[in-house]
Amino acid sequence: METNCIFCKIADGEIPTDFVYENDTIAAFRDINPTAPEHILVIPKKHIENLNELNDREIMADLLFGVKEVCKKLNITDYRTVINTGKGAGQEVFHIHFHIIAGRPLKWPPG
Ligand code: DGP
Repeated sequence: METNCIFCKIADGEIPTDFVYENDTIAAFRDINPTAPEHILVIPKKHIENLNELNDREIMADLLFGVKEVCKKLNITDYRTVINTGKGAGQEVFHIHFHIIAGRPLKWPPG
């Protein structure tokens, strides 16, 4: 738990948040600033800054399986997953998270 980390506070229950999915190691909740009708964030409960700092294979797997569990639970079949890593790539919250974006047509390459 990092005292100044908003996602640690969410994971810890200090900031009350409706989880769309939760297990022992990860939690998923809706993005406060959605870019699509479905925009969900999947985080590890443990504080890890970003993908560069993620060296635990179990947590890697937990996150990716978590993405699948969330999509299964919400009946999302077509979606985009994004991990922004570093300020230059648009990372604003330095607690690693997958974005799940869905519910509208998604262009590729992204516009
Ligand atoms: P990123 O730019 O990849 O670090 O994405 C951070 C996302 O987190 C951004 O889309 C907005 C979202 N966000 C920031 N603060 C909160 C919060 O307090 N609650 C929720 N639900 N989402 C948040």
